[in-house]
Amino acid sequence: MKTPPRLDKGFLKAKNIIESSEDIKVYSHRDCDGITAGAIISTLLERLGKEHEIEFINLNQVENIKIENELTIFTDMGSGQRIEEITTSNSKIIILDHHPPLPRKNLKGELLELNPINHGIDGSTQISGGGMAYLLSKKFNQYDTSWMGVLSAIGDLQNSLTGKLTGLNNQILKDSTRLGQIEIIEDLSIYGRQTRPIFVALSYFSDVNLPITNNKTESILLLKKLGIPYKEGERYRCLCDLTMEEKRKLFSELVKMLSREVPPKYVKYIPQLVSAEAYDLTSEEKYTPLRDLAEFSTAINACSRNNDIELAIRILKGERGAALDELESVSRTHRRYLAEKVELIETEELLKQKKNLQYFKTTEIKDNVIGTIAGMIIGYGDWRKPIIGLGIREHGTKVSLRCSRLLALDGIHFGSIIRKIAEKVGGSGGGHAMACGAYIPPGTENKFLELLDNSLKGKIG
Ligand SMILES: [Mn+2]
Repeated sequence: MKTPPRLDKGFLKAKNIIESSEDIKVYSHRDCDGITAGAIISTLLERLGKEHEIEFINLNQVENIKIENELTIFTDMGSGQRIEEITTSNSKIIILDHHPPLPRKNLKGELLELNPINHGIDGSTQISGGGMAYLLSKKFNQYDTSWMGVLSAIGDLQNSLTGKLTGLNNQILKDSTRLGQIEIIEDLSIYGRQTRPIFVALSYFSDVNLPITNNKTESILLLKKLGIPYKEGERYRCLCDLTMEEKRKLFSELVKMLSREVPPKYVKYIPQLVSAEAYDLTSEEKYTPLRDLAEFSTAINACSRNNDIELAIRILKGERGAALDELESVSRTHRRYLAEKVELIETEELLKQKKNLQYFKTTEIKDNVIGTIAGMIIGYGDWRKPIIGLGIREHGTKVSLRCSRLLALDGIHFGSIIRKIAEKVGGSGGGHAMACGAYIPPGTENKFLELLDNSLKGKIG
């Protein structure tokens, strides 16, 4: 896919604005996509020798910004916020975003808003915030940040449903394979290719409850049955160690197991559920958390959730050595936090069932990991229903939804469903087919769950 001509012109215009500005401030979102977008832009500005400052913020902070610099750039945010509230007669703003744009009125100053959605391109599967930042860098003939454009898309779960990168994401991927930065591998759709022993990685399979789900012993038995050694000497083998033949065996066995387990209407989606493209960074060592881009995005998320975005930027800009040790420690903290919270939900039996959905309410889990946790416990509940995590706060409730990819492959788009239901209770929301979220006013949680439950009648199962 090529950049649509009108959008391409927009990037050229952005280039001209940047070239004629000396004092630049960048705001970017605090998630993997936003952090990576920030790294791309700041790499660009550094190389241009432009004075700049970068700040990572939450979406709800945008409308409180005081514009003080000659040029302000927003990456991975801005489109869904009321920017007009912060513009002044001499403000100059560039927005590089891929979230649904708000209509603009009463704008002061200059605003150049570049958003794929305004060009008929889906912003949840075809290009990320970092992808937009990379397309701008391309206008300056900088191609070597393309791997970050790919990382952004993966961090934003743009490939999560189909297991592939499509549209403009694919164009960015091609730029980086051409440079030899990324190698594409046809693989099983199992997370942890480089760092998890294969039997551990298998036990996290949770789109459908299988005997191996949350069961390492069963996973080992499965590998033994297939004649796939899980150890090589003293070392546990990872997915990346498996031969093509071994992967094929495992693929067929998983397809067989799943076909026995799922209702007939889902059977046709099973091959898609089990296979996916994986992306290896060729410059990184095997068995490290930065080699596989899915694991890399987890590492960036770990930094963000531990409020150490600076570390994420150092890693993205190529620092290794001590930075890697710090990353390891941050990642360990992150994993421990997630494990504790999953255990909390289990021991306190927080997961409740409704007819068409399951949910947990909590005041004890950080907002920015509720979605991750919801995804982790799909395998503990009923995979046929989506899981909704509600983070109850005084000022409002953060809602995160995750579901088995089978539901989304079958055509349910929870991102649009959750947006409509959230609006009905006075909130807002959106996102991907299988991973999305919302903010709703305090006290509307039960109403929200009831409306959502009703809206799913006859659609799942
Ligand atoms: Mn994004």
